[in-house]
Amino acid sequence: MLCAAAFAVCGTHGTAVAGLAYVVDSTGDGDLVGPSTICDDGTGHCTLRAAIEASNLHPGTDGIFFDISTTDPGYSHGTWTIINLPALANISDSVNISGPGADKLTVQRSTADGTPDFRVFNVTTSGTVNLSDVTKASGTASNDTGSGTLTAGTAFTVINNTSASLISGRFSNLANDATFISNGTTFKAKYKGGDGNDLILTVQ
Ligand SMILES: [Ca+2]
Repeated sequence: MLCAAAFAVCGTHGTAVAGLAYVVDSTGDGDLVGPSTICDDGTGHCTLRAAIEASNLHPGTDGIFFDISTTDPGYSHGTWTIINLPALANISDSVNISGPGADKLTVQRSTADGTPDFRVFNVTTSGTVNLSDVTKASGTASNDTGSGTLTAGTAFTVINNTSASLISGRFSNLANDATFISNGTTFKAKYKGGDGNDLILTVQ
């Protein structure tokens, strides 16, 4: 199945450069098989693992999106769950990962006995990584020795608000400028981040 399509993103000089859009259509956990321009785990499906590997290999900012059937075995009661074992590849190139909604997609480290500690997403690129509308769960970083940790100032877009107005309301446990610790990293929330009206979490 062809799962990559060209789309345009603006480069630093305002010129359009070609990025690829990888569409995850499976909650499976298989690796990329074949070229980076086609997300395929060897079964004709595109997994998140394969999409990240393809995005890493394909130079420049790409997009990862989700269109998974409700007949997928990882779908239950309105939510898709992607379970990773071992860790996903480090995110080593700029990418925008856009989920269907934090209440609709969970990406989690396996909770099976004997699963080693690892983060759900580990960012190693110095470029920009946007992660939105995805819940990540069960990640652990007790094996962290300092390498591969998130760099202070790295910003994650939680809500990319495309309307002209500000986000109305606040998460009850996440006030503006509130900080919290996840996987050993401190994040600060801003509801006026991004282009002025996005919910952004910035590594402190
Ligand atoms: Ca890329």
